[in-house]
Amino acid sequence: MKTKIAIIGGGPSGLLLGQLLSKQGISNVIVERVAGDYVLGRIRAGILEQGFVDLVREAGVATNMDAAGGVHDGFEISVGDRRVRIDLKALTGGKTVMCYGQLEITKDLMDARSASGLETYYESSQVSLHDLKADSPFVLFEQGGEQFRLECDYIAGCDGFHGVSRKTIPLELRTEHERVYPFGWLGLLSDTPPVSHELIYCKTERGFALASMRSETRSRYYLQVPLTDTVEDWSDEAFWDELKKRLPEDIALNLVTGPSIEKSIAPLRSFICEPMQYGNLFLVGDAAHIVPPTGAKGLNLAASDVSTLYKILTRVYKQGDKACIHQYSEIALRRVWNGERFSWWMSNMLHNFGETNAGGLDGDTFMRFMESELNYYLSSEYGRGIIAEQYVGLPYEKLT
Ligand code: RFL
Ligand code: PHB
Repeated sequence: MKTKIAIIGGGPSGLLLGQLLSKQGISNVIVERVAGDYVLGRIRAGILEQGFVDLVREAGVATNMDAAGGVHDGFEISVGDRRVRIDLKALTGGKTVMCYGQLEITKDLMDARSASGLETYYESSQVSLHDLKADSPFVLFEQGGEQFRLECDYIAGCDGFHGVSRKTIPLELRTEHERVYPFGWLGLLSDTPPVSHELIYCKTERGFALASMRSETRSRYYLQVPLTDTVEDWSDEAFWDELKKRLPEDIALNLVTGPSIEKSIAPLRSFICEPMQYGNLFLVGDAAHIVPPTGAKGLNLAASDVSTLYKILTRVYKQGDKACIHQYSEIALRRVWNGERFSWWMSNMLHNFGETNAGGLDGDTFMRFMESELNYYLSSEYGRGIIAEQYVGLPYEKLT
């Protein structure tokens, strides 16, 4: 088998890249470890930056998103009894974010891919990448008891944090930066109307909580929980009771509860692998970097990687300029570090770190610094503007 671009991983990064490349007539094949339905079982992101939305439109897959997605002009941060609105639109000169689930966007991309008859090898095992520094790298994998060899010009490693692509780069040639947080997020999805029409990020002594949504009839809530907790420790009733205690009092009165459709715990991690390329392999999205979800940046950083790689590969094939591939890692990493910093900063300010050692300080001192930091930024229009500018997403960088 031969294609121009082998894409490892059929999550949102791989599917979006594949769709964009196909629109330019650049052939690609996706090799995915699990079944399509399994990919669609992952309830994750909900907030899309304008850059992501524009990219989905460019890929020609925006019909459902434009019909069902909710445009959000702002969100709230609550600290104890105080509620502060971050007016994204006013503070950024008109920019907003789109509330549309990762599951939905993934399904739209999958449907578009199968409608175009593009090849995807689901349930592939033993995936391995070879000859990455040569002109003709190749991918070996097994599917349905058959062995495949996929020859290509370039490989896009879109296979998430646990994938094989990053690990194929020799250890001595990559640097990994990591911060593992001493807590996780317990998420609950329910067919209940959202408690508020905008997202509310809540900082409380009991820990962080987030009120989010997927539609006018579907809510998504999160609670900060200790890493030792399991989903089994949390009945729906216990979740709702705890959420009520962390939401602002007047908001909690409006909370409509109901049975959960999904409940899961995600550990929080900041992680960056540098560089994001090796020979003809490019790392994209969670394969190269992870952020804690507090800034809603994970999928959005994946989208900016996709955009950069798509522009590079389009130039390679349309203008015959192979030299531009060397720009990928540098351009991608500049935006990644900004998103990482924002997510780390928001996570530090909004969570309760308890007695855990944070940044070399004792728990109480760290907490007081972070309370002061949050208060400082929330108390001025200038400070709120700094939060807003990053939340809607910094601009995508152009190729040189
Ligand atoms: P994914 O989604 O992990 O997909 C990788 C795919 O690769 C496959 N794979 C392999 N395929 C072939 N061979 C192998 N050896 C393979 N190993 C793995 C996997 O099966 C999978 O299908 O990575 P991708 O595409 O880069 O997408 C990244 C996003 O999923 C992630 O950044 C976001 O979900 C993060 N995130 C959020 N991002 C936002 O921008 N806004 C948000 O509001 C937001 N909220 C969240 C989030 C992530 C969360 N969790 C659970 C970590 C909320 C949560 C709770
Ligand atoms: C979500 O709706 O899943 C969501 C929204 C905002 C975040 C994280 C997750 O910061």
